[in-house]
Amino acid sequence: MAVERTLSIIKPDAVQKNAIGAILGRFEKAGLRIAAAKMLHLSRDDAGGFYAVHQARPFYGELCDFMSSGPVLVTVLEGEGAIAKNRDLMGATNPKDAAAGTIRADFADSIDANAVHGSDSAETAAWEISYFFGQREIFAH
Ligand code: IDP
Repeated sequence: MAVERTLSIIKPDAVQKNAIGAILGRFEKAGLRIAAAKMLHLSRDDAGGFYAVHQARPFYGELCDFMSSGPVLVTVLEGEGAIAKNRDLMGATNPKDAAAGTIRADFADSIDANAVHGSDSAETAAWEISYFFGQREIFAH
């Protein structure tokens, strides 16, 4: 399997719960490496630009409010099959549907405050990584 990079965000609810270390530990235990990391408090415009693909969805406004409600930890995860592996670790979007042992089952409260974001394809990953990081901020292992 090819080595990939994917963008992960530990969302404001999980940062508030003091769960950054626990979540990063899950990535590392699963064989993913943290190739880049920064803590940010997104502006509403930052959040809106990042989620522009969801602009027409009814939850877009709430999503932008939530993502700019407190600090987040943005990381680039690197490893074999990193995009799908991260999605598996995250679990379903709605924590009620998330499999036991996934990050969302263990840390998320609701479909909007759902602990983590992860890129869903190679194209999305490339765009999302470039939204937050320059090449000199990402460290290959
Ligand atoms: P994903 O984060 O599992 O990839 P997406 O469908 O890409 O899910 O949605 C992006 C984010 O928008 C979700 O993580 C969640 O925070 C929020 N979201 C999605 N659907 C709903 C909804 O029906 N109500 C409120 N928020 C939603």
